[in-house]
Amino acid sequence: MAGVSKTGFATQAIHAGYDPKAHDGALCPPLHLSSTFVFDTAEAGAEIFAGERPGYFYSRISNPTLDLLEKRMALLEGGEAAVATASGMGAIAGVLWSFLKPGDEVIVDKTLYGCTFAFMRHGLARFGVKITHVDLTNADNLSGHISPATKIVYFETPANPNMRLIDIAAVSAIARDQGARTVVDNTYATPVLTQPIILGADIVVHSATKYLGGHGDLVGGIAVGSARDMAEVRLVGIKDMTGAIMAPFNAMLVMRGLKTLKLRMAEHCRSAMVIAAMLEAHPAVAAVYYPGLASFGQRDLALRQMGGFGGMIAFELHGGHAAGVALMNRLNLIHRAVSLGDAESLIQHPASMTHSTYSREERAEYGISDGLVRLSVGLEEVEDIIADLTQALEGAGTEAPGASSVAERVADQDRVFALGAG
Ligand code: 3LM
Repeated sequence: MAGVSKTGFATQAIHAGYDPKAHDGALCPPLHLSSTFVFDTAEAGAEIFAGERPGYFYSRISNPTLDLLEKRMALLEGGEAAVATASGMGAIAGVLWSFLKPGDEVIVDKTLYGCTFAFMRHGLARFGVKITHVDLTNADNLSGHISPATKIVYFETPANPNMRLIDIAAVSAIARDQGARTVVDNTYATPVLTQPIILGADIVVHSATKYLGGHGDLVGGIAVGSARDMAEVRLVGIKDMTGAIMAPFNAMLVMRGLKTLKLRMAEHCRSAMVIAAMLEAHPAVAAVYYPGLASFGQRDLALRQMGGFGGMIAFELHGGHAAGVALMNRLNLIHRAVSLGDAESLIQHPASMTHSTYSREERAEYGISDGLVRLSVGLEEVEDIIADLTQALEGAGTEAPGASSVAERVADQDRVFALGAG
């Protein structure tokens, strides 16, 4: 749609690429459930297959509903093109299969989402790809390990589950100098808070299941990057190697989620800041990992790289694993469930759930302690989330501080938000 690319984030998320006039005035884009597309002539079909004529031919490659979501996500992430996939794991596998062959190396950070870790360590490694874990929280560590065999540098920031941050600009610059692509999983931050491609990364991957969809009603993923890289991902990693294309109905749900993404992220950030501060002040809590806290070791990087601190919190109780389990079992409002980024607050135990793909030794080595609890702060009233945590923490220590200072802390988060917004 003419002019929309010059407008702001939320406007693009709502309008880009769609003109109701071209669709009988329909406010909402049509949902194209067709698996295949009819050719005018045999010759036209052959030309579309050969890429000599624009057009759709089969929905494992592209589809008009997916097309619109891909255009919007490319704009929101500052990339040229995108590929919508069946899941976040579909996006990750599709991207990595597209650019690797036996003998290549992937350098990854020490903390990754559990199934990404398993895909690299137990999947790619079986096909002769070398996986090297490097602590990328210090970008200089990359210089010591990268070599001509390194084709991809891959990380999450903030990382699932322990909230480590990685300096996207610094790591991407080193990787680029050595001819390696930087791939960033931006699921936790979303483009509202961080745009890795604008900071120098080559490709962004997402679990659209999380904040992008935002309502816990779909599984999906998306990759964003240059037009050339995304053509490779579409035609190699997705079409031929994984088949992991997004279903058109899910693309429609993700587009509905995108309309409120900026609004929702602001509220997730505001509530998470208040809850992180409340947890940190509680005598039963041993440590809280949240980029907005003054105690967070990488807060400077968060202020530089993020336009807000996000909706995810990790914490540990003095009573360790047993106390964490007891806390989870006493909650009434906050649901015990994996996944994140939904309207509902969700709590889970990484060592026995999302990161059970790591062995005990690997978890110890990669900084995922057995006592760590992960909270995805939802969109309920923050006072209600705090009340539920407070009653559940009773018995795990002395009484939690009440919600009396909530308003004060919300104001503090607003101030930080303004500072960090860039
Ligand atoms: C979870 N995470 O609860 P899908 N990248 C990141 C993720 O957190 C995830 C994916 C990719 C969780 C899912 S655990 C069984 C549930 C940073 C998923 C993969 O394939 O859409 O699930 O995305 O942490």
